Amino acid sequence: MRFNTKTIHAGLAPDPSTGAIMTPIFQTSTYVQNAPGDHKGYEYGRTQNPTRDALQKNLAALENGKYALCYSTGLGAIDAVIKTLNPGDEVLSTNDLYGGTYRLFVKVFEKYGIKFSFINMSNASEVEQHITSKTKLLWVETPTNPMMNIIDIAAISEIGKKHHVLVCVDNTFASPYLQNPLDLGADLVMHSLTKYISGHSDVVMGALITSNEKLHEELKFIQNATGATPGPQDCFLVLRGIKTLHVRMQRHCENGAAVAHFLTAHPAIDKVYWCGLTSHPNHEIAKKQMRDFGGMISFTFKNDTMETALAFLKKIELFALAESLGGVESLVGHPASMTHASIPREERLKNGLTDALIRLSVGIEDIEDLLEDLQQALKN
Ligand code: P1T
Repeated sequence: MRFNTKTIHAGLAPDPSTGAIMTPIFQTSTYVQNAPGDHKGYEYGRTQNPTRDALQKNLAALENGKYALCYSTGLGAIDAVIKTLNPGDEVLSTNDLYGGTYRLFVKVFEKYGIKFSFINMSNASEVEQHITSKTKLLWVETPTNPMMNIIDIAAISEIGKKHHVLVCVDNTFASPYLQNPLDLGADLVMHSLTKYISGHSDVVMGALITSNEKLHEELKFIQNATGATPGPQDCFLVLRGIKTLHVRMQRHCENGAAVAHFLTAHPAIDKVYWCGLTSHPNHEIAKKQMRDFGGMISFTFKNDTMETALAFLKKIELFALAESLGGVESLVGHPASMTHASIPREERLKNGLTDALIRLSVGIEDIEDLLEDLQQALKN
């Protein structure tokens, strides 16, 4: 099956008891057993659920992996990955990443004796020199949030293999429509399903996908033992959203390109961060590992002050001021005060995340309406 067909069919079959074409929402906390241990493969709602199973099969297929596990949030999925580590282990992570991931690493897991270092992974050859005998995980986010840096997944995976260090890629910004990290050598893929995959801003959920059976079994144990599992209704919503992932992503990419080129040409704009621009420092890597460039864009103003950013945010109308991304509707965010407020200012500035940086999640509305809105908000 090819990708577009997989979004609609992979892992799914009509319900055997009724013929229902849509996967039923199995809203049940437990399952009746004939005798102790004599059951149909389902014992308790935290452990197994048929709606969740269908979604997990579908996600595994989309990422060309053997196994997938779903979590109640994207952070729940990341939390499960770090719980495979032990005190004394070290993690090397991208220096630009979602603020909530940074907060989970530094504010929660460091106190359990796991050490995190945040480095510039855009130059893959530099990563190797930071690996020690204690390094157990390379945490990659690409494109990064919110600076849109691109990390060479194949190069990092090769380094991981050479040093027997696990490589996990947060593929949230790209979605499996644009890139498949497992095909490039990564061990594990993480998604915030909240974003492009569900696509309608109506659910919060996460997933992990791998082809490594031992890793899958360990993660599955943690999924059940720690309990951050999603409800069946949310699994249904994600499954429904996935059926249009390919058509939505195509439009996100088209609109993203138009907005990025519009901003690049606008006299009030200083820098535009979008990996599809030939001027983007990692454009060649993006071209190599992604099938298109997506709809996430950040930019700064020539007059790079908080006042300029606030004036712009006050005037913009169609782009809604909100956290999150990847839904059909366009969103605008101010990372310094919203999604990345948990990262110390000096750390943010080191990575170019200025106080006035604006992040756009370009939706799938008519592009003329989006450009007109940006035009009026950038006047004066
Ligand atoms: O929100 P949640 O489903 O728990 O996913 C966390 C997460 C993980 N990884 C990346 C790259 C993310 O962007 C996120 C969530 N991000 C936002 C809410 C945001 O507005 O950037």
